[in-house]
Amino acid sequence: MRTVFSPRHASHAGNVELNSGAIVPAFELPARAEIIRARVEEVGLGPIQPPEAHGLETAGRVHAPDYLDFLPRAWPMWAEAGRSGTAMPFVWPVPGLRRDIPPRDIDGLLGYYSMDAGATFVAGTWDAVKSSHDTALSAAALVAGGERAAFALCRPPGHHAGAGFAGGYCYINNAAVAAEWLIAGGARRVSLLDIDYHHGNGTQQIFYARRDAQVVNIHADPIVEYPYFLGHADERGEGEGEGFNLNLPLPHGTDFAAWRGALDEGRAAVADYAPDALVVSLGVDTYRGDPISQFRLDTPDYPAIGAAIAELGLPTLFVMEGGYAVEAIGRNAVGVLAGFEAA
Ligand code: OKP
Ligand code: ZN
Repeated sequence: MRTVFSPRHASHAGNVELNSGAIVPAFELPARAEIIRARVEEVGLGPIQPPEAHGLETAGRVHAPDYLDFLPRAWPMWAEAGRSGTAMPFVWPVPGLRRDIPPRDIDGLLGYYSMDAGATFVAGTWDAVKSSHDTALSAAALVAGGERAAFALCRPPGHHAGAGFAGGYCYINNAAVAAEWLIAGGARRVSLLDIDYHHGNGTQQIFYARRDAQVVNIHADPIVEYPYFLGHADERGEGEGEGFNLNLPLPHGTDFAAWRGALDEGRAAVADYAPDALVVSLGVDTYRGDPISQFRLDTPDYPAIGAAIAELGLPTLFVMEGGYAVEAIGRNAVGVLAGFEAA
């Protein structure tokens, strides 16, 4: 399987985040992508190639145009206000406050276009976000061109980013843009299977009223876990999209036997839907050693996940999402891909 990777991810670096009441170095850091890239080479998964530049037209069909316009302007506005360090919001337009008059000030705009304080900006953030978007589309093109599978080694991740907001380390929803591009290119139906530990709230929102994209999420129950406000089992889609969203929330402490049961349920739903292509949001923060997560999967489980996904027999695009146990992220993420290849 080919890997698409851009060294430009590394310009998104040095960010801090709020964690349990303290400002700490962001868990989502450049070494994550570098270690995965090194592991792809080490196991000989296949060639690694840089992305081609893509315009933002497809992104503009899954995100609001004003939101996409804001992303490259966030850091320049922050710097223009005389700030340095990490740009992050501190106020949000929750229900009861007004969204109809967008603020003109950077602090207001950061909140207006965010779900949390976790999608922060430094000088190189936009370039990395754009390279991550290009990576997803370039890998999607490999699958559309007839490859059995491709790996988009995206960083930053995307699945928390909604139509009009960033959050949870995510800015452009890479998996959603790739799925939209596959549909525009002739796929009648695309399934998105999100196996990151956290619910992919952005992906769910983007496709919630559509029947040409099925969204299946296996994740920690939002009653006890981030993102808290979406991802419950009763969310099944709306309008013509009703029945095409499936959430499989699992409790803290879930081990591979139980997780694997949810995967089998998700795979059955995908098989029933009979898509032309599959986009996997690949997070490995389900790992027992993950510093911000509470599932108990272990390194040998990841190839089994890849093999199970391969059994669907679909053209498959893997899009990298989360995973914060940096020393294990290469073995775990590439384990899924090698397991897929071996099946
Ligand atoms: C992104 B992806 C730690 C609190 C949790 C948000 C987690 C975002 C995960 N400071 N912060 O789904 O892996
Ligand atoms: Zn996650």
